Amino acid sequence: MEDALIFLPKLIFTGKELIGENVERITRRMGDLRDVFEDKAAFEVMDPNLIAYHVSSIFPVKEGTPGGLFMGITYLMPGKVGDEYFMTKGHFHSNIDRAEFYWGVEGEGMLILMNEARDVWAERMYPGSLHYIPGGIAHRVANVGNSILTFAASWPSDAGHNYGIIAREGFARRLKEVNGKPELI
Ligand code: S6P
Ligand code: ZN
Repeated sequence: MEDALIFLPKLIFTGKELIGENVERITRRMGDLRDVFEDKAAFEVMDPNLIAYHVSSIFPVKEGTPGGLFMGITYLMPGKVGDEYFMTKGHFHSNIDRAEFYWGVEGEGMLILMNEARDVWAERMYPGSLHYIPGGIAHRVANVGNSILTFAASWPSDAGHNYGIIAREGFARRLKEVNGKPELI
């Protein structure tokens, strides 16, 4: 009888990887990040097929459903375009008041945050760092190390993604390497 009540988990989180039937994986290549980096000359000589990041996500409910949660893991490659570190596109949530958790899994990164008044600040990411991103705050991550930066995220299923504002206007500051160290400029 007990067998009918006790099940194996449908998903495994190994600490670094999500494993399960419904894990959806997307890949972003340099060619998908055309508007992201400042140094266009450096960008143009890079291979547009070069992988910048993968995201593995689970969507237990339909996107837009109120009350559910999603989870994803991002694997961001090391590298720079000119003196700017490889980074994610970055977004506000479409339902702008929706929050999100990020946490560092491996590698060295910087979580870059911007409010609607366009004030920008950043938090260091490293294995075990935990970041609460309140609603109304745009977020993007840069890899400031020499190895893959892996971080996990969990966000509400009705958050949605607004990439448009960032694609058009960017963040008000850029994270660049200055004298070997990351600086918000
Ligand atoms: C989703 C969450 C992450 C990002 C991922 C890639 O709300 O913030 O899973 O989607 O890190 O970043 P971006 O900005 O390209 O979606
Ligand atoms: Zn988000």
